[in-house]
Amino acid sequence: MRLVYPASILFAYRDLAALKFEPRWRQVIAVIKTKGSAEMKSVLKSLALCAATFALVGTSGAQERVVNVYNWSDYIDESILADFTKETGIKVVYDVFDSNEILETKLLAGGTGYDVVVPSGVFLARQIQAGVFQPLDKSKLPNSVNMWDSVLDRTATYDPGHKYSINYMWGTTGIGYNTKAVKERLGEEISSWDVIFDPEKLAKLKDCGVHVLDAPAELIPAALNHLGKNPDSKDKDDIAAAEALLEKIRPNVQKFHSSEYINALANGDICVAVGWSGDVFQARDRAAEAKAGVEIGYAIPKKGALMWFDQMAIPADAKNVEEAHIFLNYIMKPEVIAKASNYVFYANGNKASQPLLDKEVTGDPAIYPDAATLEKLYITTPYDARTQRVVTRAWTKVKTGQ
Ligand code: SPD
Repeated sequence: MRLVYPASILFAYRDLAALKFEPRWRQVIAVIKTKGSAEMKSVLKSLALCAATFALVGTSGAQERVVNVYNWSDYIDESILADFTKETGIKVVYDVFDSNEILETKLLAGGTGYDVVVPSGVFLARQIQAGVFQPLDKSKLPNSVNMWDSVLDRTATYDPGHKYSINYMWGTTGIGYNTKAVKERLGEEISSWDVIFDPEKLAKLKDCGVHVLDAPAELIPAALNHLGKNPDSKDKDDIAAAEALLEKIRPNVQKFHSSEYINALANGDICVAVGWSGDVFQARDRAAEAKAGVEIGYAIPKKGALMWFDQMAIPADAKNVEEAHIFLNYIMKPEVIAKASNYVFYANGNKASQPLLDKEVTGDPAIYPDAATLEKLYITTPYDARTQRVVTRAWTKVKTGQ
């Protein structure tokens, strides 16, 4: 049990302790100890006991409740974190990443210091197998009733029975672009992967800047999809074919990076990015706010795009498990997750939040896909360890040429 003591008592103790160490008082204490009467010595003893008691109580009482969260960058309205602390008294220490591979390396090494992490479903699935997470205590997550059956059905592929995770957001991987710059160079808007995977087309955009996600588990499937192959293929010849295609585009890619493209698109520093749906919409908003004439579009290519799910989970070695559950339960409040979706332009898996979403969000088929858009989306499953090694080697070659 945690004891919480009023601040005035803690400050009194702090002052007492400070006095004790002042040289003048140290002398007084020494004199009482050697020459003082029995009564004076007894008063001193009581004071010392008092100070020791306050020290103990002070330490446990002042201990701050905290939850350490590791989430994707540009993925929350930070007022949600402040509101959480206001409502629960639990401080949020919030760090960000922009790659599943980075998160996975940390999780597999252990001792991350995080209490809540947010891998994508495909990565979560194999991390569950590796024993990286602890089962959720559902009795502490009453807001789970708000979750959405159709999203639960899909995410069960990665976490059967949702023993370890809850959905945070979901989205697609497509193409963000500067509408004017692309039209000037290609004479048309973007509607297919050709613009990325046809080296002649991509070469026409090189001068205005091209970024591609540093995400092999998404780019290899996209290349396979473009080649008319199964995007979820684990066949090494298929992966070699995707690698060969990706190597051809490298000379026209300014950067493989998974978060810089938001501002780069918004500022007009690049004109095309293979990126995540909500991030491109955030770029569109930032561009509109800047009023510099940059207009951003997002295309889900007509032959298909990846649909992914980001899941919140608690590492097996998390220190603040109680606080992590309180945080997850808070995120599942309809008004909280609606606020997050309205801010980051990603769909969420919380059915009860849907009426609270802005029309701009629910009405956009690139965020909440309609039946026709849904038809075009594919999902992927985890690579086994051997295939993962092939993919990692292929990706290094794509990026570095070696
Ligand atoms: N800025 C937030 C981006 C979240 C992207 N999630 C990645 C999903 C990858 N499959």
